[in-house]
Amino acid sequence: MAGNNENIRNIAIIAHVDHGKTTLVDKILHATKVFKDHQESGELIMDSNDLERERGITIFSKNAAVTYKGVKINVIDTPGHADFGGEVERVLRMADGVVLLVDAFEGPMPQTRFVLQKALQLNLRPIVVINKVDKPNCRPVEIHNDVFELFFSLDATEEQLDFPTYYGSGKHGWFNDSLEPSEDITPLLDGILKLVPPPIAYEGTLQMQITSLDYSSYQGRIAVGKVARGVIRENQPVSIVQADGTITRSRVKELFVFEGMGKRKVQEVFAGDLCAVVGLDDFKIGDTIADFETPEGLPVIAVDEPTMSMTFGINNSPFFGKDGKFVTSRHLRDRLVKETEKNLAMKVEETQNADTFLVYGRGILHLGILVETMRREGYELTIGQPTVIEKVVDGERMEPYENLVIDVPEAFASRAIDLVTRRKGELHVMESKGEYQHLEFEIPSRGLIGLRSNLLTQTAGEAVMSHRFTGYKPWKGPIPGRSNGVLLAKDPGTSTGYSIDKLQDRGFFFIDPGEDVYKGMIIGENNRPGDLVVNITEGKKLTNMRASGSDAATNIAPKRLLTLEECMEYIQHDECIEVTPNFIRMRKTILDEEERKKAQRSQQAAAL
Ligand SMILES: Nc1nc2c(ncn2[C@@H]2O[C@H](COP(=O)(O)OP(=O)(O)OP(=O)(O)O)[C@@H](O)[C@H]2O)c(=O)[nH]1
Ligand SMILES: [Mg+2]
Repeated sequence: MAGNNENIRNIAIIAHVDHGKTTLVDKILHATKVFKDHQESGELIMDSNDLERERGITIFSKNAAVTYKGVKINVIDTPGHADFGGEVERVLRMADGVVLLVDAFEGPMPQTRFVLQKALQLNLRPIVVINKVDKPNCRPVEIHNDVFELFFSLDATEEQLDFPTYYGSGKHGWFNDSLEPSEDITPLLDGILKLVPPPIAYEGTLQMQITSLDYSSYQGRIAVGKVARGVIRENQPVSIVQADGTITRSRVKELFVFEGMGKRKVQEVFAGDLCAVVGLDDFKIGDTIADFETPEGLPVIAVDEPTMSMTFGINNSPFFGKDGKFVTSRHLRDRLVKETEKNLAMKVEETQNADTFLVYGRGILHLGILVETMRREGYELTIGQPTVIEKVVDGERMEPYENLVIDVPEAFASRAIDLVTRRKGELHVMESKGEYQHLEFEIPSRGLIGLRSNLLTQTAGEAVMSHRFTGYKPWKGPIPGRSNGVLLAKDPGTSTGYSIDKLQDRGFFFIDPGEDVYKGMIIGENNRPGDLVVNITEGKKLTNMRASGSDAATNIAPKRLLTLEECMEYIQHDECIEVTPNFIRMRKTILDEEERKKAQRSQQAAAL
């Protein structure tokens, strides 16, 4: 038996990165008066995490709920960056329809394809929204055709191909079913009510699959998902069915439904609605909360395999323990294990070294966000060079490949192509898009590491690139690493303007005068191949410091500040990054020059 829960709609907002999902969710919250007028602020309210605000991207999917014309609309905002695709895939389980946003200038991009494919596979009703029609040179009609092509190439059914389309601008606050600007976003809201099917509410014993986790310091871990069948009640004893069929018993303590940007405590939640459950003892994402007596699990959630790995170790630099709160391998290990509980696309393995763990993820950003989060929590870490995960299939060496899209002004196109080709990328599509060239490549994931910063330098910062994992294919041969060597500090101490000034023609620096350094720390880039150990702490007597410091310092180029992810892309196999709450330093893994050379020699000998 099943009925429909007519008073509910569950939609997920999906798109490529930056196409305007969070802006749209904010507009929906505003249109339905979730905020008092004075609460208006310029920032996106849904990007509530510190890192999200800082970077202007969504990292975690989030739930909100509004009431429109008497119907409750559960809205799920999803991240657009390819590294977080696993997250999108999971939370789509809560939705019955999706709003697929496509930028009216950029058109469908790699992640548009991925998220649409997942939505179609789950048979969710799509509503297409061509967003940002306020942009100059945008091409909404053409883009609409491109979206149709995309549906077609994904083997959409007749019904899915007949998708409804809205046009508008989240920024300017309107969406209409034609290109004619409307007053506000009500045409889209009406469309959601009409076009997205109400959730099917199956009758019978309880089934609710946990699709995401929330955490509160008062309530502990909170299980979030859609009640698929039956009713869930406060204080109800339940069974938890795990992916492998194991069943444990637990009890619901408190229940919440989503309301506005927050949650409201309720006594019971019926099939069709989304819900947050507090008080369950032990659970993982993908588990089903089921009837106590006759538990039945829902199909297991499979999430794409990790493609990249990186070592996480305790900080073993001379500055160990100076900056962080959590510095032991025990701390590190507990934190990493905790992460895998909610971050399904991430895996952790022990290594031969008790102080080092191997962490597997979906890409530089996925791993980088974890490092960045841990740093803010007070951890000290040493992280190694990210490496892609290879496989051997039928005796053949295979590696991950990605679809790479670069949009770049005409004048820079050949440079971009040259750069990508040197990294074993193959050009598949080249077409003009306004004044831009649209380039599509197939490239080993390896070749992408460090590409972005090079590409931006080569194209005066004009190139826009994005990529998406496509699959494993045969290994494509060696790809050149960083071509220049680094400048290394010779002695521990404090860098001086005097030394930096003297060495300026050798390369550029990652540090300013007055920074603490240690032997073997990477303080700059050499102009040429090969590493150079330099004296960076040389200075005139302290009494002269001010005078010499000030006149030398005025001529010193400011340091090049690399973000964590840039450092991750910069370092080579014999280097690592020291991450502490306030500092990110690059260094040689072996700090001592003699020992480093010895290790190098024995490695070369072993390779022969
Ligand atoms: N011109 C224009 N810009 C827009 C519009 N909607 C959003 N933007 C801008 O596009 C950028 C990205 O918007 P977001 O809403 O954060 O995009 P998102 O899809 O949530 O991005 P991720 O969560 O990182 O994938 C912001 O700078 C917005 O101000 C629009 O309709 N027109
Ligand atoms: Mg967003």
